[in-house]
Amino acid sequence: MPVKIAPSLMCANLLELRQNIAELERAQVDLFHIDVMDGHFVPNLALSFDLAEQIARSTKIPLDLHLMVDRPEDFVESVRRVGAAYVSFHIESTANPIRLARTLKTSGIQVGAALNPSTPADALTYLIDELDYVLLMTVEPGYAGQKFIPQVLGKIKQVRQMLDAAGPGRALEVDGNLNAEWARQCIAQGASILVAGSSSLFRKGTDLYTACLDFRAGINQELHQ
Ligand code: S6P
Ligand code: MG
Repeated sequence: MPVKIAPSLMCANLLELRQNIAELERAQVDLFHIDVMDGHFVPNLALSFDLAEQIARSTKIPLDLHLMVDRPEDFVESVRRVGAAYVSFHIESTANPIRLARTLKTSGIQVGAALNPSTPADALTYLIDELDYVLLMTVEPGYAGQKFIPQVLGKIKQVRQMLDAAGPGRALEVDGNLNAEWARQCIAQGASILVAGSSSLFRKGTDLYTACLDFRAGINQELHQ
């Protein structure tokens, strides 16, 4: 499965968002990762549904909406309005994940479940058949700029096997501190979508276009060895 790169727009310069998006488009990134938080499920706020909707209208690149909110089922209408191609909700945040996955699917959305670093792969056992992809957090959710939690590497391998057993073409997304080195290790375990934040693309002193080329080169190095 080809590896997709999903820049995390909460790491962009929001005062220059239009220019940031244009540079990322020029670098032909695969998805725009949009973090929506509620200040309850995680102790922070990031991007809003309204901003996500405006971004969706202004680009041809598909959106990858990552909901870090309690009771994501309460936000179905807002999610639908955004028009994202991919939407993930946290398995820890809802008592009825199967119902929510089925509801979102009726809008033609690719549906994913996100797991915090300490949530075991087994939590997916009775849900995985309903999913198009799984998002594994490699840091605790809520903030950019944290350190990779290496215990998650084993879980990536386990979830990759579960996804393959469930059916073909199911993606495995990883999110948190993905510099080229950690990204390579995640890919080696079966990750296929990389959320790219402050550890790779959004760095001082490098423009976004060059940072994308560097990140791709850093990842391909290992793949082609
Ligand atoms: C944080 C959020 C992430 C971050 C991304 C930042 O909870 O879900 O998508 O934006 O992880 O990347 P980095 O490289 O700063 O960790
Ligand atoms: Mg995220």
